[in-house]
Amino acid sequence: ATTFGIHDALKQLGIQDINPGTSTGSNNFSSGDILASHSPVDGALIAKVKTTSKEDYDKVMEAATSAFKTWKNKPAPLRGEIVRQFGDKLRELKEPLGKLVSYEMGKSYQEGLGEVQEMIDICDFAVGLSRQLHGLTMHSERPGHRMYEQYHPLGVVGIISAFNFPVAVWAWNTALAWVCGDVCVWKPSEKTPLCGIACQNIAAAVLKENNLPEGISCLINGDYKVGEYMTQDARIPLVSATGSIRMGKIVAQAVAARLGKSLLELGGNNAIIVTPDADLKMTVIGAVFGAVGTAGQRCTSTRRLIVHESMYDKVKEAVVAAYNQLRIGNPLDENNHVGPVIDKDAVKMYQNALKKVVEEGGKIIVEGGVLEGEGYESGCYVKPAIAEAENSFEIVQHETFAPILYLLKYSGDVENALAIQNGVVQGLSSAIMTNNLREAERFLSVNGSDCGIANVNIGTSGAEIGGAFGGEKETGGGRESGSDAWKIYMRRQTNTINYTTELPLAQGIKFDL
Ligand code: UN1
Repeated sequence: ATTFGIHDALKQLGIQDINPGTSTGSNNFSSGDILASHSPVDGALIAKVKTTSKEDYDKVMEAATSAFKTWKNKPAPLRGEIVRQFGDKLRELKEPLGKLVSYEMGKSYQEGLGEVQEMIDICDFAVGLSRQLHGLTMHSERPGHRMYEQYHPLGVVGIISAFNFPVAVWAWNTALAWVCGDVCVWKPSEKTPLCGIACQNIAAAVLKENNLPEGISCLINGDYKVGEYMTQDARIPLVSATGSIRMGKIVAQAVAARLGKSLLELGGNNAIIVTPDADLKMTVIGAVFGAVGTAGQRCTSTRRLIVHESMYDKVKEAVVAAYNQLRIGNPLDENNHVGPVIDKDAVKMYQNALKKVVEEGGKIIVEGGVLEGEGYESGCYVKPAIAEAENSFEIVQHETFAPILYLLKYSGDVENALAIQNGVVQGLSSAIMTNNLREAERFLSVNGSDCGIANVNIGTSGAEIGGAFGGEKETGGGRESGSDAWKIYMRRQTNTINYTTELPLAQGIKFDL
């Protein structure tokens, strides 16, 4: 692991490479099986990590519940100060952490840096928020009474995150949860355990410098079984899970069975509608970055391009021409646009999807395929592909986490495009390319996009942290990150205070003794 300064980056992040059982994060009790992390970039073993056994998990929960008692009693702005320091550490370590994200996950170095920037941004947001955890005051219907609401810390928040954003999604949750007075237990994806350890090391250092218990930030490692410890644990009032719809359904049912709360951010099947009034150049940039960025492994990746028939040939030609310019290769080399997918299973899913779309009657217009030869030894590099398809195809209805773009045609009104766009089970991100005000407003109206994110003249991916992030339908309904997403991390209490010597009842009820 000597390429592109990876070794130095790991060192700066406190990770020893090629060292069995290196899993740390100071509050590490891991004694379970060994998990090896291989880079999809060159196939090399980066390091080995110990997973969390049930006994380890119970120790982690003890540390977390005990830390909660301290943390919840710190004033919120003081908690914000800790998050500020955490954000500052991330600024210092942006390059090595971005590099590790790129090397362990496979996204481009630029996108790795962008992901760390999202962490920094959410820290800044959370610091401000720490003085704005506002509740409302209400006018009581009774004389001499006062009513208000306040938000209290919730407890231990369980975070299950996916490989594709191995650090940012944790930070969205954790930065908010921390200022809200919660402590966090995080299970990163078993495909990117070192990103988890790096973040844990950074958090642990900040906590230590401030003489705070490390249980405020806890890391557990392993596969779905480790996640199940949390979903079934009544000591965890909120489980925030990012991943596939399949996983989300399992998590939601387990958490609901004990009447816990879950925050779900699941799959997308995101489309860009290209109307007759679209700017062609913007459309191409938005669509191509959306479809091939992160090798099509964002939950916001553009999967479907719904193009008006009058624009269809032009758009098709321009997008195909852009695909021909794409350079695929080592994502740490900034000359490349597209890196590898996460592993060989992902390659198989990609191949199956391409096979399936042809079987269902689709036509491939940009050939896919797995790259071989020098630089592609990991076997995880695939060619971004485009297929002309129909929305009703089973494979088009399904989210394939790979760089495959489906080209769909519509005719007539924007309503017809909307019917196609909304005609899937997922509801995460959506976009329209148009300079026509009426079309844009129809897209955003009650009869428009049914997604949690609806953009005009922007692609489907690359949301800013200031807005609430998440989607409807089988995307799970959760909202993370900005706006008032913080509220789910707190418990709301309504308080009514009587400062008279009478006890009048609400609703005018008479009860004389
Ligand atoms: C994800 O893919 O899980 O909007 C998150 C985006 C990024 C976050 C994606 N800011 O593409």
